[in-house]
Amino acid sequence: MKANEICHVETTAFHNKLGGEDYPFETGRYWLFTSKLCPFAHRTEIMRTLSRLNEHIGLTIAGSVQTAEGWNLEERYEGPDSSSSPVVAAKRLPAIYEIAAPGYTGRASLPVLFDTKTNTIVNNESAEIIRQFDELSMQHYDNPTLYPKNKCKLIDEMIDRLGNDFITPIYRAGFASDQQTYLSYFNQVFAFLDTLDQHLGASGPYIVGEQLTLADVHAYPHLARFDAVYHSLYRLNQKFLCDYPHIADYLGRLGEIPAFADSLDIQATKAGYFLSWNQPTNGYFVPAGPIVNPRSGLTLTSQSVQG
Ligand SMILES: N[C@@H](CCC(=O)N[C@@H](CS)C(=O)NCC(=O)O)C(=O)O
Repeated sequence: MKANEICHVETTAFHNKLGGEDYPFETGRYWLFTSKLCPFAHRTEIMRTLSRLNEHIGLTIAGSVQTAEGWNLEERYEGPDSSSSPVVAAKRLPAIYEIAAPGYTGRASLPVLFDTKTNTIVNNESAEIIRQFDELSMQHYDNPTLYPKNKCKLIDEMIDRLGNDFITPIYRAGFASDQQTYLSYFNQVFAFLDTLDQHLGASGPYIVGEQLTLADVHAYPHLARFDAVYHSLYRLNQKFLCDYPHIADYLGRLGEIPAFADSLDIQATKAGYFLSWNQPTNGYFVPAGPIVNPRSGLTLTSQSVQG
């Protein structure tokens, strides 16, 4: 398999429930593996802090750069919230998968929620892990839920739209190998951003209205990477997010919440994307943006790149 043939929205194999019969909640027993590159893993870092489970569940943030050998746990990210892995024998993430499921042949993706007592992977799907963190947080701290019963349907709908109309097209555009495919996903991404901007203006301040919900935890990591990474690396360069007033306000609002802001490290994220072995580095087609004045070459849509 060539590096650029890897699908970057991984399907996942481990779907157990933390806090259920097989994996009862115990302080110090479970461990989360993430990286600063990965927006899916970023969701779990945000929820681990928001739900206050950081007092009970350890965290190892792998090195940001991916290599063919898999995520590097030995040369981990050295930020304040990242501890060395409790599975000392595993220098790379594939070794964790091999310990949990000998003979496992799928991709060794992040995030991973690991049980140090039984040496198994509880779950490796970000959407499920954050729901489980939310439930545990209600049970243990009486915290308000980010998935309220009367809003579940709406939250699920918004999460599906984010996945289908924004997140998947980001990768499809970034990894396209011909102009037409790239353009069709490029257009989907910016059509979605137009809709999201209008939606936040009409029904904000959060994605599902007045209250912060799991939909915001889904949205933030990919939005927060957009200008610094996807704009140039994936050629999603029609506009910057600062061209969308309501999205810009929304990101500013989330950026004031420590669980969101403190878990974002743009420099480490950029290093991950721009230095990893399996990111798009070539492409014999023409970027569709930015939109510039045809006489002066000045960008028309973003103040931030003019002058
Ligand atoms: N559906 C998964 C997707 C996770 C995913 O795609 N992780 C990527 C990094 S962003 C990964 O670790 N890929 C493994 C690899 O490329 O080797 C989730 O939401 O948790």
